[in-house]
Amino acid sequence: MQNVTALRGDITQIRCDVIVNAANTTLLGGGGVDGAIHGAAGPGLLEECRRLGGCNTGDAKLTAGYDLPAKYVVHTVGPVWHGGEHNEETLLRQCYSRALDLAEEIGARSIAFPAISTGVYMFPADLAADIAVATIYNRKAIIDGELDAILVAFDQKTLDLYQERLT
Ligand code: AR6
Repeated sequence: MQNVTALRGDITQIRCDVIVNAANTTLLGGGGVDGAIHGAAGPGLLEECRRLGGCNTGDAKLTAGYDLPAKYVVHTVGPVWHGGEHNEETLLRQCYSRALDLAEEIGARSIAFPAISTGVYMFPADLAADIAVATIYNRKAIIDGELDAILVAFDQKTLDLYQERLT
């Protein structure tokens, strides 16, 4: 689909309406993409996150983008992979859906996603790519061309997984 693309890069450098953060339930920062986003956004982001009272796994919350080139950040909490029998796939699907819901609510025209849960949280990268692409492709706002989605891969293997699935 024309308005869904994949690229290799650092999501903190992407200029779009919304970037998605793969956070944890505290929303108070961490390593990986979460650390990179807080580092690039500056202390205002952490201050706003402190007021949000955390976030459940599979849910998402919106903040401003502060010093990022992106206008907003949607913080979502992916599932930790525990073998696949603990609702992991549904929870990851919900992360993408809730992030898209929030982007649509604020009238965003573009949203960039990292490969949620595939780092520290150990979700298998191929299954995560299936879920990411399918959930985004099924969105009416995407199908109707009202919202562009960018899948940001930090490594070549993840980029290859996206490119195999994008049509
Ligand atoms: N831009 C794009 N993708 C990135 C970047 C970046 N700057 N940095 C890392 N990635 P992870 P998770 C990729 O571990 O598995 C944090 O401590 C990375 O290569 O960041 O959801 C949180 O606070 C991988 O493909 O997130 C949580 O505690 C993907 O982003 C926990 O990690 C996700 O890896 C969340 O774990």
